[in-house]
Amino acid sequence: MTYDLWYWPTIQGRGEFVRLVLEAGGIGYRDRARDDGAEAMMRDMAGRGPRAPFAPPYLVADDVTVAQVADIVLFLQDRHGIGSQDAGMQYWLHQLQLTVADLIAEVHAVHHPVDPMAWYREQRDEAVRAAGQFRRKRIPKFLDHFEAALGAEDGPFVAGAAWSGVDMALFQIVAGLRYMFPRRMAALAGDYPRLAALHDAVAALPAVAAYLASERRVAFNTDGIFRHYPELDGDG
Ligand SMILES: N[C@@H](CCC(=O)N[C@@H](CS)C(=O)NCC(=O)O)C(=O)O
Repeated sequence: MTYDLWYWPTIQGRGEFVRLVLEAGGIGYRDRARDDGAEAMMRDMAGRGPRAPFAPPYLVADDVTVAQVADIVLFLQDRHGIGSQDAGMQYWLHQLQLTVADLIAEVHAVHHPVDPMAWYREQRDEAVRAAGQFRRKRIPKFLDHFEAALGAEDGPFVAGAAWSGVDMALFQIVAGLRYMFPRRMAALAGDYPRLAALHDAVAALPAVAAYLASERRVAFNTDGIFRHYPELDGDG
């Protein structure tokens, strides 16, 4: 079957964590809002009744609609035998996927520390303050955790030889943080050899390499979650 993925059409955003799993797994999908527009997505969500998603991204299969990135990834892993068949490992992968969701919420709060619905320029001073503590304390805390997770098995992936959704997410996090904080990530580069190797291993998967080279991979931009504002970056 072909899934319908619904997500804002002009950014990578949280949709990218789903898109990368679909692309890496060779799973057929239509990127509905890119085809039909954001208004079509709003109409589709509004028409889904009391079990409508709270927010995009969401994935529609014949029999089920799933929202929340971590839940969508879990659904795809189950349905398509992705990652590990070991229950303990599946819970570990899901735990990491939820930690990724925590990190992504913090990344967004760097440029929107006061009001997620207001413009960046209206909260720029607070964003500069938020970015300083995020660069100095939160990036190392999250990356230390993911680097340690990658050391538990003979890699290159978290579960060992087989990739899972969290590997796609860690690839996206490394790429996104390098775009958002080039100076800070350059200063930290030597501290995270496993994450750097994982980033390269994911990018080298043939299906991912083809996706990254395609027009379907929208470039990072300052409407997305990872945003590069020079005033928010720094060496420390
Ligand atoms: N925890 C949710 C967050 C979903 C979310 O915040 N989606 C954003 C776009 S990246 C959105 O459209 N939010 C609208 C809103 O919160 O009102 C997930 O991981 O899927």
